Amino acid sequence: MANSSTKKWWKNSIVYQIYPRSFCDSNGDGIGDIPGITSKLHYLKNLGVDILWLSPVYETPGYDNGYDISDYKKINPEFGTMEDMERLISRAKRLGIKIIMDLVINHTSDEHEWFKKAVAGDEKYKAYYYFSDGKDGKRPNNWSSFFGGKAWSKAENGQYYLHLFSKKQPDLNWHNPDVYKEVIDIMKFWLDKGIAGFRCDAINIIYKDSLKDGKRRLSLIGREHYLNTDGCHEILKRFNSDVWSKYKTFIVGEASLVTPDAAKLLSDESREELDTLFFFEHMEVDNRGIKWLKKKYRPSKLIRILDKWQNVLEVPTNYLENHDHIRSVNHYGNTQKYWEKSAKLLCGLNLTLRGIPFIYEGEEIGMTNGDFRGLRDIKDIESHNINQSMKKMLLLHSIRQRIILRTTRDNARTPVQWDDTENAGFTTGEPWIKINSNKSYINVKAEEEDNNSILNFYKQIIEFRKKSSALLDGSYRRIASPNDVFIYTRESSEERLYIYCNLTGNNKAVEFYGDKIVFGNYEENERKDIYLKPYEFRIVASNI
Ligand code: TEU
Ligand code: CA
Repeated sequence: MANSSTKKWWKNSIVYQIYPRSFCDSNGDGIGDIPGITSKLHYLKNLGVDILWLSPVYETPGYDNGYDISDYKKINPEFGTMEDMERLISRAKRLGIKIIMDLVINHTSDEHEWFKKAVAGDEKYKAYYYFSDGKDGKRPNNWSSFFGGKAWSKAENGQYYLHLFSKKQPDLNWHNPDVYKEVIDIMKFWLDKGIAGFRCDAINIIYKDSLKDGKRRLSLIGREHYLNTDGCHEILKRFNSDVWSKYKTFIVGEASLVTPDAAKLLSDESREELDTLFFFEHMEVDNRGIKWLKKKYRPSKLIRILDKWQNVLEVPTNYLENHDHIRSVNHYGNTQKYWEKSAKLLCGLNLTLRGIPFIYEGEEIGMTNGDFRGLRDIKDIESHNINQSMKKMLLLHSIRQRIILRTTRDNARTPVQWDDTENAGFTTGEPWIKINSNKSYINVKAEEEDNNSILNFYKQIIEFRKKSSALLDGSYRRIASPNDVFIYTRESSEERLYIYCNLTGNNKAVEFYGDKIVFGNYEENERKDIYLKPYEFRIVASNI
C-alpha cells in the first residue's frame, strides 16, 4: 500500500494554468499553440512550477475556445499535432514538470460525431444526450443556461436538446452506461500518454437527477436537479476505482456554486472522489446575485471567505485568477498607484495559505484586465450571449458595453506579454485577441531584468515556500486583526510563521507578532504597534 505522502505526490506542488490560445504562438498565425508552450518550459521551470494544467487542447470548432470538444482523442490543429503534444509531455517530464489536462465531460460540441449521428437519427447516440419533443411544442422544462438564456434549443431533427452552456455544447446523458465507458476510455488514452491527471470541468453538475421544472430564481433555474447529485458522487467513485487510483493521478474538480458541506463530500480523502476542488465563493465576493451585477468589493469579506475555506477542505486549492474571471489586481488589488505592491501582496497571499497554489498565466507578471476599445474587441461566447439577452431587455449599447467590458472573461484571455515589442513577443502575426498596450512595462523580459519585479517576487516566494515546513505542511490559524488586514499563522513542529496581508491602499496599525521579519517588501519597522504600508505583505518568523 502506498502511504499517504506517495499517494499524494501532488500535495506540495505549485500548479500553473495555461490557456493555450493566449500563451505563446510559435508559427505566426496569431494563436498560441503547443510548440509555443514547449518553448517556454524552461521559463516555467525557472519560476518553480511543478504541474501544468492545460485548458483544452482537443479538436474543437472553438465556439467556447476548446470547452466544446469535437474529438477527445485528437489535438486541435490550431494548436499543433499529436506529436507536438507527445513532445511537450516528454520535454516537461525531463524537467520534472507534470501535466494535467482539462476534462470536459458535462457536454461535447454539437459538432462531435456522437451528436451528429444522434441528430441523424442513430438511436445509440441519441441516448448519449438529452433529446425531447418538449411539452406541446414548447421547451421540456424551464431551466436556464450558465451563459444566459434557456437551456434547451432545437436540433435539426426538430427535437429539443439540453445544453447547460451554449447551444453549441449539448449535455451528455450520464444515466447512459455507454457514456461512462467512452469517458473511461478517453481518460486512459491520455493517461497512457503520460499525463498526470485532470482538471474536471463543471464536474458537480454532470448528473441530472430529473428534468422537472426548477424553482423560479434570478439565475440558473433548474440547478436543484443537477447540483452535487448522488449520481455525480457515484460516478466520481467509479472513476476513482476504475481509473484514477490505478494511475496515481492528481484530480481537481471545478465545482461551481459549491457550499462547504457539498465540497467535503466531493473531496474528503475517505470518500475517494476528487483530490481537491475549486470553490467559487471568493470570486463572487462582489457579485450582486449574478456576476454581471457588481457591488463594492470589501476586503473584509474576502478575508472571511478565504478563512472559512481554509478550514473546510483537507487540501484546499488556492487561486485568485483563471480564464473565467477578471485579473486579480483588478479584482482585489489596484492597477494604478499600487499595481506592483498589490500584485505582490496577492502573490504572497496565494502562496502562503494552506493548500495547493494555482497561478494563472500572466498573473506572475501582474497582468491586468484587457484594454478593449469596445464590444467589437470581445470574442467570448458567454459575453455575446449575455449581450443578446441584455438587448432583449432593451438596454442601451453604452450600458451593455460597460457591463460586459468590466466582467468579460476575455479580460483574462489577452495574450501573455513576453516583451514590449509590437505583439508583446506573443506572435509575429496578427493576434487573435487584442494585446494590452501596457505590455510596454508589464512584460516578462522587463521583469526578468528587474530584481524588484513582481516576477522575481514570485520566484523568491516560491523558493521560500519550498524550503518552509510551515508553509508546506503546517497548520493554519487566523489571528484577530483590524478590518481588511488578514493575519494568520502557519505552523509546523519546526517553525511558526506570521503572515501579514494588508488588503487595502491605506496604512494600517497592527500588532507585531513573532521575532524577525523573514520575507516581504517592507522597510524596517518598529517591533511593536507597527504600521503596514498600503498592500504590504510580510512574513515574520518566531522562535519556537
Ligand atoms: O466553467 C463552468 C462554470 O461553472 C461556469 O460557471 C463558469 O464560471 C463560467 O465561466 C461562467 O462565467 C467551465 C470552464 O471553466 C469555462 O471556461 C467553460 O466555458 C465552461 O465550463 C463550459 O465548458
Ligand atoms: Ca500558432
